[in-house]
Amino acid sequence: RPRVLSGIQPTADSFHLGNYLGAVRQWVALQDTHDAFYMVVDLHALTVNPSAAELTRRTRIAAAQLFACGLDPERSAVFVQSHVREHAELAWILICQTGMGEAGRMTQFKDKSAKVGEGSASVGLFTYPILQAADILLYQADQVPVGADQKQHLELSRDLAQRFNHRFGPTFTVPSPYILKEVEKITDLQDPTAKMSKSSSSPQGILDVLEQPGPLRKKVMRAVTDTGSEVVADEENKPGITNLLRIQSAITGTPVPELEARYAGQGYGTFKKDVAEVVVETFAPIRERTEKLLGDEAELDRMLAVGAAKARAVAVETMAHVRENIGFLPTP
Ligand code: AQP
Repeated sequence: RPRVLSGIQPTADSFHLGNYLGAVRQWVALQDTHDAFYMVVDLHALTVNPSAAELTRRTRIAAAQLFACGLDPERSAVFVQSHVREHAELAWILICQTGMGEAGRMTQFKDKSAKVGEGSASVGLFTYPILQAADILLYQADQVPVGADQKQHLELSRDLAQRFNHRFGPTFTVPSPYILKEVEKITDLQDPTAKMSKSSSSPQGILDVLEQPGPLRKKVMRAVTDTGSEVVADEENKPGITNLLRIQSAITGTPVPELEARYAGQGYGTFKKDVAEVVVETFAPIRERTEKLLGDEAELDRMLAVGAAKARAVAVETMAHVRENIGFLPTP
């Protein structure tokens, strides 16, 4: 079976609708057909400088949400990145294979460092995509299910795999992105041309998976739309309505043209109400299961230990090849 791998950062107290539709929902679907590895990338989260308590809390919440969304510890390896030491080791080796110019072209670094002032951004933020390449190559992943914002990083992972294989002999599988066009970029409800994002969306622009029905409904009803009244998809002139149509279509499985026909002549109010309801109905059981899992830390940690053991077995094997191929002496 082809292997998939992906990760999510514990950088907030909840995932948002973009994370869910763009990534996690695919992860759940792929575990039936693929050999699946999914992780909470706490090493990556260090780039935003969390306090120790914050990181611990958010890592547990993220893990609980993954299980609550439907990942099954039997069918997938669900684990925490820092439990597998090989990620940091391979990252260093790949950092030494990456050009400064090449790393400097990453647009996510440019955007994020511009926000804090270039001199203040950490070196970790700069090398972030190389750690991500290590995450992927360590597991010999064939496919990486992500949102559109990760396309460029995936390209770097492919380049690094090919470069390493060329210099040191066949070592890594060259991964391909797995991106579903319809949900590759869920946008901010208040700024429907920008992606919904943990770090840059305003609270009104983001729908959190663990949020209560009341605020979720309010936010959808207040989502920015245009002055017209027709519910039709039109990226250019109606980005807000287009985003809401995509959300409803993705959740319900109803094609967009069918939704357009259903709401013809009804105005935005009825449509938004329905979108709010499907979001609330999707999130409520996930929230309840997450809360339950968080109430039993010992069980949650046990589930993560099962995942870490599966992940470690693969990571250790890949690293043995890497160490040998690159010319390190055998470990005494
Ligand atoms: N708006 C989105 N639409 C579709 N997919 C999205 N993803 C994120 N935002 C959207 C996908 O979610 C996965 C996990 O993301 P991450 O934890 O690595 O976070 P991120 O890309 O850093 O997500 P955020 O919320 O936007 O955080 P910030 O603001 O810190 O960048 C990834 O597969 C991502 O593509």
